[in-house]
Amino acid sequence: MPAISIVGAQWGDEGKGKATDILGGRVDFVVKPNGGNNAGHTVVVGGEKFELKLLPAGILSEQATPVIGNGVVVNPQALFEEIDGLEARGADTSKLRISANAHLVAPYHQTMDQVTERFLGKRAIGTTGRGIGPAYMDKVGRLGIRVQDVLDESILAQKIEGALRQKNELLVKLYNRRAIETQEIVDYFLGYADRLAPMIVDSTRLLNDGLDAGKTVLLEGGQATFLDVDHGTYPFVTSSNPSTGGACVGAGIGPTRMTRSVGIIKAYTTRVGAGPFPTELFDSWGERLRTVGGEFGVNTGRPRRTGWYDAVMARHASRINGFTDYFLTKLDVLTGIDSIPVCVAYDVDGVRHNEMPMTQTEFHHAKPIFEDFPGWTEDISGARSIEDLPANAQTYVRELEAMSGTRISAIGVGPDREHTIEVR
Ligand code: 2SA
Ligand code: GDP
Ligand code: MG
Repeated sequence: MPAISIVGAQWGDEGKGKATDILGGRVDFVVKPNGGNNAGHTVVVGGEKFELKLLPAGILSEQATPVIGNGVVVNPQALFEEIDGLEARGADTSKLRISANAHLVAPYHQTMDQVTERFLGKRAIGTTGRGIGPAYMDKVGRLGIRVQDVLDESILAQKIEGALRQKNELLVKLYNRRAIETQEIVDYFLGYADRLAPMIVDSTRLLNDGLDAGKTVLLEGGQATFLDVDHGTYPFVTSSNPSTGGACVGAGIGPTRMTRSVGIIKAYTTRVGAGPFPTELFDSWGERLRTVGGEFGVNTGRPRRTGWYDAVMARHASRINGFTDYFLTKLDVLTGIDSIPVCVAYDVDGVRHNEMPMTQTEFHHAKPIFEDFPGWTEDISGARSIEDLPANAQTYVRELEAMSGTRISAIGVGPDREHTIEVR
């Protein structure tokens, strides 16, 4: 098992934190390849709940070295708040390593994120407001500040000055805000330099040397396939590539190293923020999924939009990511529902689509075509093998597997590490 990836197959919050926690107990490195403190991964260990934002959930596994990869955008203030919070609860974060090539989120990125959303008005993305999009814009626009820059004050100041020349034009002329002084930002970043310095590594070397020495690496993707800037429901996406290919880039590991690509998928669907969502429910069923499933954002506390499972999206996610297997999570949340609808195709302006339509316009018009599956009433949280599940739950799982085209290797029946069925 040299390198494996965990990637969300829907719009996020599928339970990647728990999946990483389970698999992370068996690996040497857990790497976060993309995103920043817009992520929120929940891990419940022995009833105690940990909410990870910028740090990989693998930080909670005792033997693994947690790594923030080059593809991540790091808000240093959020980073140290999270580290200090975990340390106060007795976790050991001393092994954390951060790629020298990861980018830094500056306070002005957060300002730009918030004002851009306001400017978009009705077309707002519903971002987490953490400055993620503007930080990636600067990275691609070659105006970004990297983690390694805090090691060289002169370079840091030059880069910030360059970035601010452009930002101040926008902030003052377009957004009617005050101009930002270079020194203010230099001092802000240098304030974290002493704590950051010992963590900074060439993560590509670290991980590839590890792989060469027979170590195992787990890539823990943030966000999800349909929030991918290339493959997601653009423009209602995040600004990174939270798919398996993106995970390789964001960790600096070649695709030939990967032996397993696990998709995390919920037994129903949720979404935070704006954008199309064909199976979305606006009735009491939607409210039920939100309440029973505890569907509120880890990071911002926002209520998540909820809907039934979408097999068309699952197939598309399998295709984009080349998944070897799926972890199906939160099956327990469906307990007690008489008849469970699953979207098997879309009706787009009177035309049946068995696969994802090509254009944004079509996807916005897509109406789900449902097939209903009989539910179950028994408490399934104690099930530890697929045979322990009621017959109708077994059928539901097997049908999802057949429709999604990817083997289901694990099933979540509750939030705790123990609440998991490994399918053999
Ligand atoms: P951004 O902030 O630029 O990445 O937002 C762009 C879109 O990506 C969505 N997005 C997310 N969707 C679900 N969960 C996310 N993280 C938190 C969590 C959510 C929270 O895991 O619980 O606490 O609100 C996440 N991060 C980004 C976002 O909603 C926009 O649609
Ligand atoms: P992530 O962003 O993909 O890591 O997911 P989140 O942590 O944002 O949201 C998933 C939520 O579902 C968390 O509160 C988890 O503790 C919880 N969870 C994960 N798997 C299961 C499961 O199988 N059943 C139940 N009931 N909850 C689960
Ligand atoms: Mg989440």
